[in-house]
Amino acid sequence: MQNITKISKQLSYWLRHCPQDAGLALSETGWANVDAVLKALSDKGVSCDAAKLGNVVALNDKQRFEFSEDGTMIRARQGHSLKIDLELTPVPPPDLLFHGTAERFLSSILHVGLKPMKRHHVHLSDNVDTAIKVGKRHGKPVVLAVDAGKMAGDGDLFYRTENGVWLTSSVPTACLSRHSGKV
Ligand code: HQG
Repeated sequence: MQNITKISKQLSYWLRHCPQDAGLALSETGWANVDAVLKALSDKGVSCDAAKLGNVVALNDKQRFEFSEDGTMIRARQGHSLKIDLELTPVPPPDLLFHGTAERFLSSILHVGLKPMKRHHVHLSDNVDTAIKVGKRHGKPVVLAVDAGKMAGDGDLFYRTENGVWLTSSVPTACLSRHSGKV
């Protein structure tokens, strides 16, 4: 399992941020050739065959990766800092979404709103639990409620990835409020 997690982290780095580290070329829509990825892993001394890569994709806790229909390509489903067209279609969001962050970011966020920072989009969830987990990665977690209904009414676009992450470009302060963090 540890090896699978290690491979997953390596893939996140290559497929979201730095394909050149592995000599990989990504298509405009973020796909890398599976054989090239297997070779890159092998070059790094990581033992991984096609079956194990299948497990990395299938068992990933957040379903971060996907194969193309014919299985010859692999990509990350979201979270890129690279300019990638994920071919997402805007969908109407639920009225309320959540964002988990750390207390130390709060004053800046309440001042200028939520920004995508190094990623393409601001990441939101439809439940408080996920937001708490995401916030904990950065420090003492704080949950923000996002008035997605109002944003959508104002013309802001929302996308939902296959693994249930909600994405939008930014969130204005007028649509943010601190949530108790209770489910
Ligand atoms: C904060 C993980 C100051 C923002 C997770 C966050 C998620 C601001 C941090 C996914 C700000 C960026 C994304 C502002 C936003 N001033 N701080 N104006 N606007 N921030 O990691 O949302 O494991 O890029 O609150 O589970 O934490 O990678 O974003 O704390 O789904 O698959 O800037 O990453 O998924 O941090 O996490 P991140 P995130 P994976």
